[in-house]
Amino acid sequence: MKRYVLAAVLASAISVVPAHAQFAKVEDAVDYRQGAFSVMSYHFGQINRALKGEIPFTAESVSANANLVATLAKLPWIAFPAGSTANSHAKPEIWKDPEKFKQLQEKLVAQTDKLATIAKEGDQAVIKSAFGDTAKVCKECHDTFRSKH
Ligand code: ASC
Repeated sequence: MKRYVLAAVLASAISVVPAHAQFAKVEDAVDYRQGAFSVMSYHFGQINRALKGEIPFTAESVSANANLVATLAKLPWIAFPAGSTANSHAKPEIWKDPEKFKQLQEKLVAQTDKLATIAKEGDQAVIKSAFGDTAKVCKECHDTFRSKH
């Protein structure tokens, strides 16, 4: 028993911040990335609703949502184990052109960071423009790497 405890402690000590998450099962990775995308979509949608006047536009709430989007945009990418297309919109192209996939990840991270920075200023027109630029990056990746069904 003690040996297992020691092994577990050692294992956790050497993997405090794993470069790649070690998902026990492929389905766990799919769940993780879909969770991150789903929460990101919710907060991105809240910014859209505020811009359209469906919910109150306040610099505080838009900024809080943009900060969450920027954080969430950094998460899904560790959770694309090769060929994990089951119960997913992920297309095989993700693993055929990993460089392009990576480039679009980085573009999203940079653009969502920019949106979060701009959101702090609270200027609705500027936020609207940065929001549109961000949505284009979402779409650019979906067009190549996400199936519609
Ligand atoms: C969203 C959402 C997406 C993007 C995309 C923008 O709110 O869920 O996937 O915006 O539709 O083109």
